[in-house]
Amino acid sequence: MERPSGPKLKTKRSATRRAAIRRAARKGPAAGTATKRSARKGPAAGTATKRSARKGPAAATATKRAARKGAGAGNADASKGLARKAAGPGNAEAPKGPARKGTAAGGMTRSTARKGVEPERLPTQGAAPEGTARRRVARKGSTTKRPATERAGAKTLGSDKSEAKRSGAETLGSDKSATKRPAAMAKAPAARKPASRRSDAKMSKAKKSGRRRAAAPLDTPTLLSLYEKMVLLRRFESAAQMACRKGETPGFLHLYIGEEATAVGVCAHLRPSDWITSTHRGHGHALAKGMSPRILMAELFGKRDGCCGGRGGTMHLYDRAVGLFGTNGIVAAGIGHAAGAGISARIRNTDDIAVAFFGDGAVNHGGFHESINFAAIQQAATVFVCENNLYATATPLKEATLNTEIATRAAAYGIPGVAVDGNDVLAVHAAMRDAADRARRGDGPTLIEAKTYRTVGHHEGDPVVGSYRTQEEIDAWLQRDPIVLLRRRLIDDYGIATAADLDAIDARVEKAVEDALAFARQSPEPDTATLHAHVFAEPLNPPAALAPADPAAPTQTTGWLDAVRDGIAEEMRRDPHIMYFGEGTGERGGTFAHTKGLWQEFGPKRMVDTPISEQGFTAAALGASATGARTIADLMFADFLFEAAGQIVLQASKLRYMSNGQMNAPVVVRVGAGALRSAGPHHSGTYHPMWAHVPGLIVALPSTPADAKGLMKTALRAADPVIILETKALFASKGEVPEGNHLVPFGVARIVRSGSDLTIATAGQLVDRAFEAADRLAAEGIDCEIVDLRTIMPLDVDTVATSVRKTHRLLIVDEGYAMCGVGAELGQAMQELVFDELDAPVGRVHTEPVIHPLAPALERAMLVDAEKIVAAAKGIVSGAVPVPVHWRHATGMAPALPAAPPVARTAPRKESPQAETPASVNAEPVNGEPITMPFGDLTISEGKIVRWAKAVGDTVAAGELVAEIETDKAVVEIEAPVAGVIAGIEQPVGAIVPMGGRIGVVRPADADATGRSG
Ligand SMILES: Cc1ncc(C[n+]2csc(CCOP(=O)(O)OP(=O)(O)O)c2C)c(N)n1
Ligand SMILES: [Mg+2]
Repeated sequence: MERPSGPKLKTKRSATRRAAIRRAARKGPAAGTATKRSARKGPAAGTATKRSARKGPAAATATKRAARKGAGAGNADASKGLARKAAGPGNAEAPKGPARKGTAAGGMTRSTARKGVEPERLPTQGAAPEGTARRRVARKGSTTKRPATERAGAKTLGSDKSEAKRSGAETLGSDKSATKRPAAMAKAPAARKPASRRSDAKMSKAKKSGRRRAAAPLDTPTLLSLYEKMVLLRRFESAAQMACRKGETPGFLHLYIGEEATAVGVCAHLRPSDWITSTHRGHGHALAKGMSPRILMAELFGKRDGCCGGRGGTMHLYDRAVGLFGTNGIVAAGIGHAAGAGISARIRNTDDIAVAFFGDGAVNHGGFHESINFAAIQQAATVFVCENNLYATATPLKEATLNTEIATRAAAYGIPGVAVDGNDVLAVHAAMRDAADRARRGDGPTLIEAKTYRTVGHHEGDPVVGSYRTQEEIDAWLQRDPIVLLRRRLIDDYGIATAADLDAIDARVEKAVEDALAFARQSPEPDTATLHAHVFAEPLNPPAALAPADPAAPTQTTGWLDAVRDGIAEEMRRDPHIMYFGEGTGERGGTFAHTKGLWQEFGPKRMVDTPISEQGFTAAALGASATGARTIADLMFADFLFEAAGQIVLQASKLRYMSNGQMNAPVVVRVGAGALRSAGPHHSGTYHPMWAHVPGLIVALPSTPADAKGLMKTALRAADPVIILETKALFASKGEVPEGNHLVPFGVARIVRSGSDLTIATAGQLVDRAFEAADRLAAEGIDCEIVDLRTIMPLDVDTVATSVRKTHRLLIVDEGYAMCGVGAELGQAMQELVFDELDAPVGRVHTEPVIHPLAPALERAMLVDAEKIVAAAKGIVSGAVPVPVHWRHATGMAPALPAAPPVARTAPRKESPQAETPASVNAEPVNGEPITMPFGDLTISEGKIVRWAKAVGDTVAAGELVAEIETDKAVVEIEAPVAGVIAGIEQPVGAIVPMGGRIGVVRPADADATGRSG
């Protein structure tokens, strides 16, 4: 998923610049760095029988029957295998060269930036360089570029107070200039004014002198708690980062270092019953919302005691107990879930709210637009928090949009937009207070843009500087580290704590993080016996659907649409938390008149007319359904499901599993499906095999009004996402529908016609065609049994197998395409279950593999009809099994070529090692701390040592550069794991080192005789 990038630090392209930076930062010569020298780098017995079966139809039957008589039972058990003023000094331009000088003086190295700067090691404002102001003036003078929004012809909403007011966009924070920087978005905020620059020591002097202090905006416990939370986020992630480099955390790791103030400021206003949705960079959100560091760390380690039992990991964290709906591996995907959770709060009559965290990268994604628009129009109790850290992976915001003032986009949706200094926890806190109050009052959503910065690479293993930003920019932002800013305020500005007080908090947090690490390390691996748990609810069917139907129940002749509508109405009366989202399904009663009367009975809050935003309202339906309000998402045509495919396949279907069973998405997706009188290429598909392919989705394809109603009612009580494909061609059909509480279970096929010569397994509108064919075949002496599958997932292979045991022949008739379709799946299932019962190969008839054409003659030729079924059935019985047109049979696709000669197999490619010690390196215990090639980028497995910066006997500081390793993607800087003396260099320049491999040893400064540090 991620951008392919180097394991860490620097790209090859920026070698010269890197060298210069290093020279400046380290005040030493840059040694000859990277020139590119890429270091790139069964049952055999059945076979004979089947072979004879293939030879000829008649022979096949005879052979198979003989085989059945003989070995028979062999496969019997096979089936079991189953903007008030933007914060701070924040956003004006950054100091350049001098800032770095100051940085160096303050002891920062690039590795500090990489690890996330620890508060006490950060340069103080006092260390800010002379000349910062001069630089700023010079820059200001030279900034003649007009803001992007102006260039675009739009109002620069955030940069003009009055304009901002008109538009509803405001800026919040302590520095009015903070958001006036469209042309300088990639620049860090300037350092604070010299007057307030003081070290902790200087401040305590000021304290003694009795200088007047600023009034604290919040009470002391709140301020200290904000500080403690931010330190927790920082320390936790620094520990996770080290664990990742050692190979202890499998998978990717995106760190939030530098952005802590946003999560902490926002979550301070939330209670456990409020929900948040998060991103790939979500550890901070999880901790700020209250997740225990222990279960979070264990999850990052992929362990059993993790919050998701090791099923989710860093980008898929869930904790229902604290209201963490989930971090998310898909950009923008969680925004709609929070919209839905906010709508759900309303329908459940609570004043709970939901918050969506997302990055600047999400704001150009349809999910952002669709979800915020829908939430706004629904007055959802949701707050949208954009963490604008200026980059989406390596893409600067200013290259992704002409309007880089994200808060101003709120105006497009008619909601308030607030820009705030995301590194100033108090500014974030203030902005969120208003937004949360507004949402709780029922006044609808707010968009908060928190301007912030990550001081680490995009993911662990990614260069901190990279090819897209400068060390200077990073250093400037480091000077506005959110923890340092708050620390200084608490001590100096408000005088509510001493450095010692805060150090004590730091120490307490450190202990908690160490405890979390120990907990994660000792937690066992997940039990592989649980692999299949949590795909679906167990049992999959709601109890009411499994109650035996009363065969004597009176029935009523009812049309399809009325039957389903009645079922929905019955369930909505039963459960006041059921909502219905759809385009035109409100007062107007739906495109097919299929929701007629529901709006009138249940009102607009439950029968929600949506904008044309399939992705947005499906995401919201999921979010609402996962938080206590079950929702039907009506997408009108099956073809339109693809507009919401990400939400269905990547979110709804996976939610239960990723969350280890904590969460579920019982959303019902309803569509009209299938071909009907030249509806054409975009309105005729069923696509059911695609959805059935996805673990976690239930797919229903009913064939009668009774089943359509019964399956809908079951779906509205089930615990998993259900797609109900209602065949449009059947909308006008009528049938007997049982009165009373009629539910149809999932995964239970029904034999709808009894016969002895051939089983026809089918579903949806083709059940009727199969009946037609069976009548004709009966006239020719072929007695067909018809199985109506009813649901495609679960697929009731047992009922089909039972029928095949009786008829010994099977024809599968399906409206989907043959390729990877129902025929292939069911045919293979029969081979697994009843191979010895088959007297002929399984046949299949499918819709021809072309796009639904308009012309009736072409459409007729494409679709399955009774005639095609009859021909196929006769073929099976006579031994000429039908073979569907399939692209493998197509002619004219490519010129006939001579068979290609076999290709010599190259050596298998090496997989990136997991955390085991690579076989090729020294695994002997060492007298000291090993220097290793860090784990990180998942696509890299090894690198070549291009430089040793230290020699045996040299003294090193912790985190100091000791060597450089060049991989396929970047030059990786290897750091000293501890302070001490280089005790050994085990791999020379030129050696190829696998990830995790040991290349040398540091004897720690505080080592005992064994070389281990105390
Ligand atoms: C839909 C989607 N497209 C692309 C990606 C790959 N990807 C992962 S993170 C990321 C950048 C996101 O940037 P932003 O939203 O600004 O968040 P940040 O990483 O800056 O916190 C990208 C492109 C993805 N995960 N999902
Ligand atoms: Mg970003």
